[in-house]
Order: sequence, then C-alpha cells, then structure tokens
Amino acid sequence: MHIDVITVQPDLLESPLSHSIMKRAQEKGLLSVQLHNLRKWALNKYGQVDDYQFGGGAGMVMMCEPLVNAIEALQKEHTFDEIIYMTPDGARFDQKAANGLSLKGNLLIICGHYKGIDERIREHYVTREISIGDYVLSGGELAAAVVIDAIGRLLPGVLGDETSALTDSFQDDLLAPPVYTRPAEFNGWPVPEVLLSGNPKLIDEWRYNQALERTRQRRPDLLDEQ
Ligand code: 6GU
Repeated sequence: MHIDVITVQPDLLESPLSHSIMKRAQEKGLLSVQLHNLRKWALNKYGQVDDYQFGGGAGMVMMCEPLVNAIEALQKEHTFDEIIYMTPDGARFDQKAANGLSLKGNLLIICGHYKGIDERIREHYVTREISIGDYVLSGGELAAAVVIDAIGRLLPGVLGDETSALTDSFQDDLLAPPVYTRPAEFNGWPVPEVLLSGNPKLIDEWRYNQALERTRQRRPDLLDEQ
C-alpha cells in the first residue's frame, strides 16, 4: 500500500511513522508513506498557502491553488483509490473504516490546518472525509498518523503474529479480554486458573465470555450495533 500525505507540518508526522510497527511495515516494503510539504506548491516566495476567509471572521483558510497543484502533481504519479481529507466534521473513524481502507492500494491524505481547506477542494477532489473523534486538534497531522497506524498494522505480514490483529478490541465489535503473563501468582493475586489449564477450547470460551462481559459493562453501545 502507498500513502501520500499533503501537510504544512511534515515533521509532526515523521516521528510516529518511523517507529515500531510503522517502521517495520515500511522496511518490509508492505507500506510506503510519502510526506509532501504543501509549501512546495505555494504561490509566492513567502510560502503562502492560506488566506483570509470570504465573509470575514477569524482564522485563515487553505487556498485552492496550492492544494490543486499538489493533488494534480501527485495524481501524475499514482491513481488514488481515495482522496481523504482529515477534518473534525468528517465521518468518525473506527475499526471498520480501518479494515476497509487497509484493502486499498493508493491513498492520498490531506491534512487541514487553520479553519480548514476551501470548500471547493472538498467538493471537487476529496472522496472521503475522516474525523478521529469529537474533539478539535490543531491540525489533521496527528489524526492522519492515527489513521495510518490503524491501517498499516492490518496489512498482511506487518504484524509478526498473523492472528493478533484479529483478536484486537473492536475487531468483532467486542473489547479484548484481559491478559496475563508470568508469574502465575503475584502478590497473592493468582492468574485465572483456566488460562493455566492447557485446554484451548476452555480458554477460547473463557476469553469470549470475558470479552462479552467487558463489552457489556464498558461499551454496551457496541453490542447494540450488531
Ligand atoms: Cl481529522 N482534524 C482535526 N483538526 N481535529 C480533529 C480531527 C481531525 N479528528 C478529530 N479532531
């Protein structure tokens, strides 16, 4: 999978993409992420990419022309399955959206800043708008990092243990069950006996019931969705 990102702050994305699982995905050639500084397509020597909003009001708007030039330059390199705009008024990102996007080939992600991007870009270029939750971030970069991480770890071969993405919280609209490691007793607190039983059927059953109970208690909304 290939992902291009258009941003005015590429440094905000660099670090999260160059560690741990994201680093491994890229080293294995399963994921490539290219960051593009929008200022490269700025209209003047000041690097201007934003302007005052028509109608007045506080806050700048990212201009059409640099964005269109950036998008069209990248479209010469790749045919994008989706052009995604990161914005708090987009569709709320969840595991289903991550699963779906992980099946795509090429993505272009546009990170908004200031008051956002000129509406005409949303109408004529953007195919999908994503928010990562009901709160406002200073820019789309951290949200893009979240989305790229959630997608990247689902790509086949990225996680060492192929089954481990399948048992994540949310993967079946259930939260993950509790986990334990050695020692079997710590401070007088024992690990649930069944996990030491060596009986895979009993263990699976216990985990499923724990997941169900945990979901009932903490996120009953997930059970209603089914
Ligand atoms: Cl995608 N962008 C910004 N600026 N804030 C957000 C967001 C995105 N998702 C939640 N809050």
